[in-house]
Amino acid sequence: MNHNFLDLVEARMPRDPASPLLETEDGSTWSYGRVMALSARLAHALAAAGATRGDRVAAQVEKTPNALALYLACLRGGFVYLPLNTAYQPAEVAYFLGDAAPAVFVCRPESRDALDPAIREARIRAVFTLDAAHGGTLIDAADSQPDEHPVAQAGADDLAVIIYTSGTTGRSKGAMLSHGNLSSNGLALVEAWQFGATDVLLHQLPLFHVHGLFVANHCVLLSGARMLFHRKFDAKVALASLARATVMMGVPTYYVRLLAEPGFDRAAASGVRLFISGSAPLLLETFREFEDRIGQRILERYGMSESGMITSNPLNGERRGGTVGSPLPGNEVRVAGADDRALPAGETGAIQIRGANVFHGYWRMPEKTREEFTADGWFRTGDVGVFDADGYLSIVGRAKDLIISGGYNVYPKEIELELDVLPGVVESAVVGVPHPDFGEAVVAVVVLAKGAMLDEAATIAGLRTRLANYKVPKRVHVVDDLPRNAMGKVQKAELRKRYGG
Ligand code: MCA
Ligand code: AMP
Repeated sequence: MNHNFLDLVEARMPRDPASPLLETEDGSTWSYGRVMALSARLAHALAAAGATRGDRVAAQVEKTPNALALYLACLRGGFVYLPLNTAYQPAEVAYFLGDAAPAVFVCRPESRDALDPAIREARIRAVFTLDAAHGGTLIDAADSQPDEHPVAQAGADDLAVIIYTSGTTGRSKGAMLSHGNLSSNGLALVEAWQFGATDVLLHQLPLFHVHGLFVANHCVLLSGARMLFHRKFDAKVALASLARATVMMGVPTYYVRLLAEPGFDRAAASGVRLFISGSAPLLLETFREFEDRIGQRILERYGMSESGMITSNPLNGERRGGTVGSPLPGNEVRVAGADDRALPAGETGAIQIRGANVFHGYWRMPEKTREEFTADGWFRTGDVGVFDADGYLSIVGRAKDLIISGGYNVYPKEIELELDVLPGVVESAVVGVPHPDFGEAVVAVVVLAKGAMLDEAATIAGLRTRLANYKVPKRVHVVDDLPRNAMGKVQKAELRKRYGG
């Protein structure tokens, strides 16, 4: 049996290859057959460039049907897909290329020159471009290739994708996801949310993280459904598109922005059977306002790059605001105490998970991987939660020092390391403060050497050249001292309180 995730997709795809898979904002339709044929040509092109089974293929490209086909091409060829956020700056990309050592790198034509030093340093064999329209050297290379390519044989544990997630130390870790991980989670979601061939998903999420790449695409691909495949989220475009959609997925910011549109009302949403939120906490006030205005409850679910989706509120039962529902099929969740044993309902503890969806460790970090699993094989999510008596899980905090801004994760350490090397900076602390649009916003607090000065705007502008835009602090405050507890540890809660306004 072939456990390649694409084999499962092909087995469940509509029989008629002319069936539509996606429609872009300019109204052009791409059938399942067209995307699959393109993925075959791309798989040939990647192989011709020297990629072999298990080689990484890294991509930092705009969201286009070609980019989706590139992901499928990697599955088809047995290559390991490594998607990169388009907001990453060259210094960040250099780390990923160096760490993952891909055989092939695909980038935007406009960033090719700026990435050249990183590409050389990582000694990448083949570099292609993919543009925001329908071209690029990768498409040129694929044009003359055959429309068919077998789906590479894969075991359930064989590596399919590496998703980098930032870490507490400031060093990103590559989460290794197997074909079995993708299949089990995709099927669980199709079942839980009852995706079917008549569904039309409004897909406005980026294509380089688990939410947009897996959760959204896999629900569609495994059910023969189709999607309105938009380059990015835009509340007005979303509002205008809802009349043609049956399901929408987004991070909480999408729903906050939709609710800010006066035209967003029951009539506008009447054709949509399901609104799904995840990647960050959905505020209870957003959940309630949405229900009051639209007459439907947003379905909130919870997941991680390391595991795909973990829990979900029910499609048919009661969706409870402030909770992320109960474990998805095939997925075990426990709330554990300091001794890694399950606590009873009502008690708060560490959320730990086990199941076919859980990843196979961090790329080339066996030590780190070991630390994140308990002795009895459960993965430590770093989230803190509590089950209620009915089995609904609420996430009440994070053991990890993490900020989630607009659905993107930011680890303060990474920003602090950048601030600490600036001239005149003695030390820094980065915290997340409440933000009406992004949920949380990144704010920095720095201590300067005697007599040193700091120009806030120039500091922020400098950081923009080193860090992805969503990681750049919205404000940089200068203080005489950082508040510390008796152990000498910086009191971040105090800083959040002080700068939260
Ligand atoms: C953009 N900006 C941000 C963010 N995004 N600032 C803080 N946090 C953000 N997330 C800033 C830019 O730096 C810029 O600042 C200004 O906003 C406008 O940039 P633009 O790109 O035009 O913004 P936007 O298009 O309005 O984007 C906001 C967004 C986007 C639509 C909320 O961030 C987004 O699509 N987020 C989704 C993230 C996501 O897919 N997460 C899933 C991760 P300036 O004007 O100063 O230059 S997967 C995951 O977490 C797990 C597995 C799960 O459970 O799903
Ligand atoms: P990532 O590292 O991008 O995979 O993000 C995973 C983290 O996002 C989780 O560990 C949670 O902290 C957070 N997360 C995802 N979904 C939710 C949710 N519905 N509510 C609260 N936090 C969430």
